[in-house]
Amino acid sequence: MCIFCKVAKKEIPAKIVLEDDDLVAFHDINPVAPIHVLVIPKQHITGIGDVSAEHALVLGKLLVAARRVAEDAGLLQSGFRVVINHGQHAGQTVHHVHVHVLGGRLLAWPPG
Ligand code: D5M
Repeated sequence: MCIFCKVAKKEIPAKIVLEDDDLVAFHDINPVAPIHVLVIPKQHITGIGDVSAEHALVLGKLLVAARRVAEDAGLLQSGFRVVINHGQHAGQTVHHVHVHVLGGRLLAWPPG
């Protein structure tokens, strides 16, 4: 089973910060910013390049949850970034769609 499906099913530990029927948010195991949280759907979706209209509701919920994570982390005023990597050139390593919520420092643009 995919590693994020295991996180969603609590089969492997994660530092969960938010959860509802559709999604889980938890701290990234390899943070690249002071705040680095991943928001995933409980439903297995391989990547943002694999979605269609039927996924619109859950994808919207992921973004609303990302905003909530940022608010709870105190990032609304200072700012934060949400990132979804897809495929090799974006550096996607886990093939279960996930929204990175990054903040707590000045984030460079464009990304490397
Ligand atoms: O990002 C995948 C991210 O997932 C990467 O930042 C590490 C993180 N990761 C991998 N396994 C775990 C577990 N078990 N807990 C928490 N975080 C994890 P990508 O966009 O695919 O490059």
